[in-house]
Amino acid sequence: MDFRSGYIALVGRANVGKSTLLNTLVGEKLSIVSAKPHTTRHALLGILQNDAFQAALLDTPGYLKLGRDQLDIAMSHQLKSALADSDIAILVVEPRSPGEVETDLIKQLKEARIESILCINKIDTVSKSRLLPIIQKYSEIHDFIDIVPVSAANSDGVSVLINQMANSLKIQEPIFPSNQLTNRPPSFLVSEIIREKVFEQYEDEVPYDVAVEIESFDYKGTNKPDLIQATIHVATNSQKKVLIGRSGAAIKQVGISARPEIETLAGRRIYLELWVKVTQNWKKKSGFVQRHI
Ligand SMILES: Nc1nc2c(ncn2[C@@H]2O[C@H](COP(=O)(O)OP(=O)(O)OP(=O)(O)O)[C@@H](O)[C@H]2O)c(=O)[nH]1
Ligand SMILES: [Mg+2]
Repeated sequence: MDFRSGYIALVGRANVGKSTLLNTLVGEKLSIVSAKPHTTRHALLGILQNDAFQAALLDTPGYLKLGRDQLDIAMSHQLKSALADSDIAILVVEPRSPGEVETDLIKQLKEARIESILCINKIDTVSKSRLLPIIQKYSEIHDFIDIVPVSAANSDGVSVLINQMANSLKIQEPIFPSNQLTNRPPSFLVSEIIREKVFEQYEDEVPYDVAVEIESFDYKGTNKPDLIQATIHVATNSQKKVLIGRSGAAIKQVGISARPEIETLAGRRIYLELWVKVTQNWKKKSGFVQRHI
């Protein structure tokens, strides 16, 4: 049997479930997920493979039409370069008619001549009868390889999507070693777990003004927990107060939520030390943003 492989970018509007879908496809929690839009800031590679194919899946930030600061520009760049690197794309949408974002993205896919599969996610939230007119509308505006309704949350339809993806890949050797799961180091995944907890726990602009930096990740001996020291950068003094909370209760809760997931990832006990630092206007500083993207 001919082996197939290639890069597949997961693209779409913010909050449609691209990261949830990546995690469901690879069967591991690699990419962070939240109920708030624009959670993902980085293109993240997750590798799905078996004896017949290797799909190098790239999760991407939700589409942003206009950049307001260096972070927005960097996020849009992550999406653009993931598309440029990809053999095919999966356009992830919610079960509703195409809007401006979807039309814009389809235009980009056409211009770049990237073949794409339309994945209608969150079908657990609508009745089947609502899907047909949506499928109809999408098939009128673009010639997709296929249109696959799924629920990334409960894996419904995901095996159909995997088959279609695998069939659309080129016949070629694997790109990555068979034991590789992602292209990001553990320290990146740790910083993202902490950022996810910030997204879950804080409201308004706070999660959007947070960047997490891992200062150290040290092995302390077989029977001792690894020491992880992380700095949570915020943009203003008042955000620092909110993040820390009364007597440090809020930041302590971030640590409590993040630790079990980090321990699962590391396969070891860890001790997590969190520091909050004001880095004024960091989103406007391209040097800082580049280091954290
Ligand atoms: N009901 C339902 N909710 C889903 C499904 N997939 C994802 N979600 C929820 O949708 C929200 C957004 O999910 P994400 O995976 O973070 O979405 P995303 O497209 O990566 O979002 P950005 O990174 O912000 O662009 C979360 O609350 C998920 O739990 C699904 O199949 N069904
Ligand atoms: Mg995401």
